[in-house]
Amino acid sequence: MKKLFFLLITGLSGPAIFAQQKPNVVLIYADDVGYGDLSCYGATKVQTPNLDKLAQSGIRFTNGHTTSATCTPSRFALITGRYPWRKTGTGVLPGNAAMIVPVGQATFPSMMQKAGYKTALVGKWHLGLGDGREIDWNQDIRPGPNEVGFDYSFFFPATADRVPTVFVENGRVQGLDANDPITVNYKEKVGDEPTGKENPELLRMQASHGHNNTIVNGIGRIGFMKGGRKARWADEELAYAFTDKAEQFIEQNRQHPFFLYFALSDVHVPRMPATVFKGKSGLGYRGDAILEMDWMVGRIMEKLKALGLEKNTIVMFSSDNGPVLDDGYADEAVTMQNGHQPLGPLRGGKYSAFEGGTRVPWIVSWPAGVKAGQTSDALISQVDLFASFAKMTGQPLAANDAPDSFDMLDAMLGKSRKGRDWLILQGGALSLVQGDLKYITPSNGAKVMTHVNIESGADKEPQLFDLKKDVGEKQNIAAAHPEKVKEMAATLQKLRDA
Ligand code: NG6
Ligand code: CA
Repeated sequence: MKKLFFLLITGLSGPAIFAQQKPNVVLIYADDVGYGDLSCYGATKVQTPNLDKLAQSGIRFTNGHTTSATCTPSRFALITGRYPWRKTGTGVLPGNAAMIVPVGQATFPSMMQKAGYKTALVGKWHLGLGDGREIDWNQDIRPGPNEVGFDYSFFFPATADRVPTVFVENGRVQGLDANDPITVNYKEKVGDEPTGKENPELLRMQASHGHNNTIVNGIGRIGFMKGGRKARWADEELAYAFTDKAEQFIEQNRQHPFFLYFALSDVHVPRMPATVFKGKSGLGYRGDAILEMDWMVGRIMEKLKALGLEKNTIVMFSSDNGPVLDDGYADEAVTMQNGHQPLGPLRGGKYSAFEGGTRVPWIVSWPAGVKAGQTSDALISQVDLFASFAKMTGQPLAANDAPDSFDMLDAMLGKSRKGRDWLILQGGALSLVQGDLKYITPSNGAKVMTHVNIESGADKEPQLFDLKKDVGEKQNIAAAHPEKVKEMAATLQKLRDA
């Protein structure tokens, strides 16, 4: 028996109580979008009207985190409810990696299925495919998202800068020509197509570092591929293709509770937005990709509205890690920055142990269940989505399910300002946040990652910051508080080994 949610709907001829379906859940998960990239988070050089509207209609979180400062580990945590650093092999994956989400274990989407939801992944996957044997891209590719909780999937395997640059729908490469089979290799060149290294004159966007393997759509990628020429997407169509599929899924399931994990490719490199957005932000393609992302959010909201679903759909927006300007392509993100501050007041950025690595925009809107116009500083993590939505849908969690995920439902829905007491963050080194304090474990790496020009947060000495007074982590107060440092180091060790 499906559980019914009883909602109070006002604004009719007097209040009336309706029995309604469980709320739909749409998680819009952007890529590499920083805390300061949205106008509702303080950006002034670029405008995100659809996201601003979404924030006004619900809650804007100021202390919401990914588990990690890169993509694969953050997504692993979101889907499994486990900290990625507990398991080896959860770093940024190549496009031909085996799937790291264990089959047969409960996941956030499989839990939603049990709760009676139709579930879909549309967009970027980046959690690997197959069982560890070499992937045959010309056959059914399994296991994949459909084997770990998604009824429907339409995605690209890794990142837009990694081969194979194809869409996979429910395990099948789309548009594949049997006479032109796909081969992928991350070690050596396959086929005779030009590479960025050998033929840089063929590129329409130069690499600034890396990205010099097979050229697809005039852009050098990571990894080599041959074949599948008709199946390859053009970068400029990604936003449209993903949004269309997301809309179709919503439309097809409008009579049924659904969970859509809409994982956008924006604003990850290569930034090559649809032609209509090019040059529109004045900040180069990175800014244009922000506009494109906001447009995608707007289209989803319009679709929900057109179907009469906007009141009873929880729409969440967040990002998988902090921002980076130069992530390997000379795309003018640096030269046309024009005063835009992707980090807002934070320090670090993508890959970093500083707050800029993991503190990201996080918006929750649910007109039927969440009071509009809120801002919350509750400490929440994306690893908590699993347990929180298990609570919302009344699904019990077995002892082994989502062990690192805490029920933060009341905080996520703005009913409480109480977030986590503590949280472990991964940006190279691990950090522990406890109350207002953040402790970063000592580590040996370079202080500045020169290719991307981002401070790593690495330091041979322990670092302690008071985030309440100093969210920009400018003052290391470790020397003045040796006892606290010792205590937090021990706590982190204990939580890590638990
Ligand atoms: C790096 C890539 C970067 C990006 C990142 C993963 C180079 C030089 N850099 O290795 O461009 O793809 O991996 O980003 O190849 S993430 O958001 O998916 O974690
Ligand atoms: Ca990312």
